[in-house]
Amino acid sequence: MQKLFVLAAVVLFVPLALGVTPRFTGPELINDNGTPIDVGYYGAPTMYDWNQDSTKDLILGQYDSGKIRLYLNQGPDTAPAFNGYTFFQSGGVDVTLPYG
Ligand SMILES: [Ca+2]
Repeated sequence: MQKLFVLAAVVLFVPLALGVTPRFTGPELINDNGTPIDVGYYGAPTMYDWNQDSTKDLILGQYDSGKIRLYLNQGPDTAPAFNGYTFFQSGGVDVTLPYG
């Protein structure tokens, strides 16, 4: 917690001390083929190059079912583009983690 406070103080006050006004933008939704991705409550996203093609893919846990979605990135890392997802599977069965 103390480290987080120090980091926040540095991020906020160093630019002010240098005469730079920090600018923040609002959150951005990540789209899947033009539609915002929605997994309900407590989505757990991470980016990882799953298929080893040198672009980071979106791996997204979803609270409601405990399943894990894989969105393969079809764009560059600077402008990721997704077109559908598959669920992680093992032995032909969707992997399900404890949830709830
Ligand atoms: Ca990839």
